[in-house]
Amino acid sequence: MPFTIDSARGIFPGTLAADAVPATIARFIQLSDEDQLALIWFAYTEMGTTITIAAPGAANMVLAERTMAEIKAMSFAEQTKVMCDLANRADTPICRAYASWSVNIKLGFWYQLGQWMEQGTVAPIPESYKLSANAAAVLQAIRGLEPGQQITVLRNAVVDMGYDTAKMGTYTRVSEPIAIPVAAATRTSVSIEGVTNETVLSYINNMNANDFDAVIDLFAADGALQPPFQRPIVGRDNVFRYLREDCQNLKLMPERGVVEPTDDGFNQIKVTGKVQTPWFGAGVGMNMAWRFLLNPDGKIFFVAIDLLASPKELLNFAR
Ligand code: ECH
Ligand code: GLY
Ligand code: GLY
Repeated sequence: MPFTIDSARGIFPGTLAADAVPATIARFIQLSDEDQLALIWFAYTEMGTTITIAAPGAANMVLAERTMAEIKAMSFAEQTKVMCDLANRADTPICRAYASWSVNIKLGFWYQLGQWMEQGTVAPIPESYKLSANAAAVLQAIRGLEPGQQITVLRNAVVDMGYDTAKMGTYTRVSEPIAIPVAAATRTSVSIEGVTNETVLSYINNMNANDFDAVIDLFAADGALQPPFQRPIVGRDNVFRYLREDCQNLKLMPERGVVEPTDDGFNQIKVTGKVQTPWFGAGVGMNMAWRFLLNPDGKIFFVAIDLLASPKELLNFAR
């Protein structure tokens, strides 16, 4: 039975992903714009007491500088309107600019606004702001998640804001400069209990080195990569663009895995371990799985990256 991308998505069906994340987002987007902003403000400031967020790189923020300066110069009422527009996905010039930015630029933009809100130069969320009962319940649900899931909820909430790119026609995507791959002498190399497959080891080591040319060479021409809670990104060109735009400076720390050959010469390989994002470094270790399907040439036909439901899932290799 030759695999399709669709059937490949179902390998290792026993893998339990953190469905609490999309479930929380689904509740979050039902809230009013003001509740959404206030809820994130409360969640973000509470998290800030236990985990430290890194300032975005300067090169990154240059790309959003004009928009941020524009907002800084506005009255509080205008600033509040802009932030509500973003949450509402309104059709405004700022919401269109925002939609064209990469994930890290969007996060950096809000990081800066958050600092200005704290300093009082951008309209703060009033301390007395009273969340609706629904919003309070969503905030409570976020409090109950593990840190890796909390930061994923925040990230996904921010990614969803701004105008809908599907309605924008052609536009220029704006992303941070491409990282230079780590020099050969300072590269790290992982070992994975139960997995010696060269393609998998090379995938991890080259991701950790920001060597996306080498990573993409591991993919089949029609190969696909499925990020957490997303549809697969299909084809080498699309995967390559995604890697360069959104996957810099991650730290992949696989721990263990299993290899299961299929009858027609493919190899299914599941690996679990931790991943760190440059935003939180060692402060947050996300519990992840990689579900690889390698074709008979050893090329990646499909890989899904899952955020796991719990640390217990790191040991789940049941079929
Ligand atoms: C304030 C109030 C008003 C509204 C807003 C505010 C600001 C909020 C801010 C939030 C910042 C949040 C941040 C979240 C960062 C999360 C990062 C995550 C990264 C996960 C990456 C993973 C990568 C996995 C992958 C692997 C692969 O092998 C292939 C590629 C890939 C408060 C002002 C909004 C400032 C900074 C969760 C899991 C391992 C799939 C990428
Ligand atoms: N400080 C995290 C980043 O710019 O990616
Ligand atoms: N911060 C990288 C990503 O989640 O795509």
